[in-house]
Amino acid sequence: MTMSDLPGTTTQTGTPVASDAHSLTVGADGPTVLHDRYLVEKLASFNRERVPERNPHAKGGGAFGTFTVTEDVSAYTRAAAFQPGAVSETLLRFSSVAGEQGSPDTWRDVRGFALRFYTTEGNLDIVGNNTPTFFLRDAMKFPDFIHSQKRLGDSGLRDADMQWDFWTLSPETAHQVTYLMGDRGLPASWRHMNGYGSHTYQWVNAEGERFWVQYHFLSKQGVERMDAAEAEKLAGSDADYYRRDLFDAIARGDNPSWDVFVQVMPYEEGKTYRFNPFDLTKTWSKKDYPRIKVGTFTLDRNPQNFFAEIEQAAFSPGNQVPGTGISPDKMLMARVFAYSDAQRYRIGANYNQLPVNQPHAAEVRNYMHEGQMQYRFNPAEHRVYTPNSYGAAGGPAADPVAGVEASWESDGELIRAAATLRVDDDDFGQAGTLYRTVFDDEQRARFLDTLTGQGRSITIDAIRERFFQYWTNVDAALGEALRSRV
Ligand code: HDE
Repeated sequence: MTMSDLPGTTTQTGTPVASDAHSLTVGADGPTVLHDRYLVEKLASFNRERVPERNPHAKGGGAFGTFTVTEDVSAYTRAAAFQPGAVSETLLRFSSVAGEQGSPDTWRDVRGFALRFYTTEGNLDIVGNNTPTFFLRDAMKFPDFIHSQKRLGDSGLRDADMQWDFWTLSPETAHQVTYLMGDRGLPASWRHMNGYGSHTYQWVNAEGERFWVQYHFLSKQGVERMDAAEAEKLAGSDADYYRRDLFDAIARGDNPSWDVFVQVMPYEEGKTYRFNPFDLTKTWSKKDYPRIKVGTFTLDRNPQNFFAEIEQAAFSPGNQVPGTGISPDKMLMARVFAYSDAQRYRIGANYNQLPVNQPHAAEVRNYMHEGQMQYRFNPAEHRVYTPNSYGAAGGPAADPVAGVEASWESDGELIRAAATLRVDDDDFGQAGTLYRTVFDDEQRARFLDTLTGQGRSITIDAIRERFFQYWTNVDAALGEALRSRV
């Protein structure tokens, strides 16, 4: 094929261009002229290629797929996407939390697991992690927590003293830090890890009965870890190891899939359960609320364009559908504000009009309009206001039945305080259970090695002493072993 057989290059407005190699100059050796529109356009476009990266969860990758409901959970939810046999397109973005966009995939970290169902009733986003809990239970501490995991103000360096200063002064972090320092902190690949909604959400059935639910996405590839030495080598030799693994697997047709389960708690039991079911640092015992299978999703389509489809994907826990909703989890309620706020900043006011963020199986009908780079617009006959006296031609009307939201009762004075403790609530109990009964001997041994390394990286005695106390609170023998080894 010769150059002349290729389609012609154009400017951003479709005009054929003469060269992608030579600026327009006076004679071959003279000055470049300012009116070289294509040169200016190309350089200006280059300067504007970056949008602010996610803070946190900057580094990641993702793919599209399909979710199929294989069981009948209609007793618990009326959501169309969870009815028997329902099929929805999905998007799943994996990520690490603390590292910036260029950071190595295989640094020890929690992994993001942001799952979107493009349902017939609008987009449903369950934006979770590969852990069933989180470090905090009140959003007010989130910016400080992320700051402590990133970089010092003066040197711009990451710092173990800073990380452990925050963690040991925030005992509610113990359960999640136990997950982080265990095998889940280094998955073999994104395909070999589970995902969790982490928060308690709400389901509402066709009769209006409400249930609290926890989402579990269990890898059908199994859950496998990566050895710390291997992770360290890959951090140097292939910073994009996880992203490459996912892309190559789907490219060769080795499509990863996850089974979807929910734990279901009847609404009234939420008031008396032995743990606060709205405390994100806690799990619900699977003995108390066994996992109920819903269906399976498979990722089978790589993005065509990473920036357009993955970098600009805008998930939000606020994206719920009729029959699902959020719960009075202080972290979850704050996320409903924070995600769209972050996306308006990162991408722009009309970020939901981008193809990857538009619902694929539901119509968008409302009176919101204009703003930067508006792309979609209403039919000409629609009014720009409601109420209006033009009936269907004038535009849509809200529907109290279709648009119902999840709800719960609440009353009391406005107050800033920790949540009321339930009978089994404390900061270290579930972390100790995880360490003693869920970890096996090998996992405990690796966990002790990892924590020993962490302890040795702390340079301030007072913080190291709190480190020993923190782990002694999780398990006395563990604390003792750490004190002697470090
Ligand atoms: Fe996030 N989080 N988060 N987070 N988070 C973001 O969204 C935030 C939290 C999680 O692949 C941001 O567009 C606040 C818990 C994932 O696009 C931001 C709080 C959990 C992703 C944000 C939390 C998560 C994000 C960064 C405390 C697990 C990547 C820019 C209330 C249950 C999603 C953006 C993707 C991304 C805010 C806590 C998981 C800034 C304020 C808890 C997987 O909006």
